[in-house]
Amino acid sequence: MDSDRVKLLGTWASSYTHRVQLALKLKGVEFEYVEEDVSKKSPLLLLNNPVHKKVPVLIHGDKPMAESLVILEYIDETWKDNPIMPENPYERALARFWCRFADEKLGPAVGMVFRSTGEEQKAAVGQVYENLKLLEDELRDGLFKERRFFGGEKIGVLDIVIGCGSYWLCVFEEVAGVKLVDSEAFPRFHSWLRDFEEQKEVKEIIPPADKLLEYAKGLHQMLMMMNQEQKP
Ligand SMILES: N[C@@H](CCC(=O)N[C@@H](CS)C(=O)NCC(=O)O)C(=O)O
Repeated sequence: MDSDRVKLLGTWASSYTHRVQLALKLKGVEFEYVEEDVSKKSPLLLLNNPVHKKVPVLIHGDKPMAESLVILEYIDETWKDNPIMPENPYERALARFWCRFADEKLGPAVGMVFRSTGEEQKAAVGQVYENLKLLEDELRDGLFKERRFFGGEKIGVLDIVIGCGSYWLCVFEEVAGVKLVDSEAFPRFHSWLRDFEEQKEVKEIIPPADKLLEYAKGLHQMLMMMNQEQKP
């Protein structure tokens, strides 16, 4: 077993997988990418993430680990070049806080917009707006004020976490027929996202928009059919 070998189990449309791919790219770490079919999980995935049975899973030598936020910190502590976590403990705490906000509040609200219709969808759009407003305020007046990225001049952990989910916002807007990233309501967030998407490493990992759109349309159709079936 080569103790330096890095293998990533992921799936192409997963923003959690993209987080890890982007961090490894920013660090210049060579890795082998293994595409998983999450509807037919491989023995390798089940063996290496028996608790959640989800991707991404990073295997460094013979050491497997799961959960993208955990993996990102491991990557930063293992490969020191181009740090993605802030050096200052308070800033590190805040970066972790906002990463959890992305996973526990913003992400679920966006998911609900995609899954729901009518009044329920309206309420979910309201929740996305509330959450984006919080980020907008942080970028304009908070800790991240006057920074190009959340991480400073360069992409940091929070850019990776929020950015890798945010390209879905435009896809969902088109499929669900709603407006989410309003450039007038959220000018700083909007320009940050455009800047993030223009980065070379980001362009290399985000799948083409038409492929994401086709995937999202199929998924949306399936979810809408399931909603219909569940109606009394
Ligand atoms: N909290 C996890 C979420 C990972 C996740 O939801 N992965 C999805 C793909 S996007 C998955 O493997 N789903 C398979 C399943 O739920 O069975 C992380 O941050 O890594």
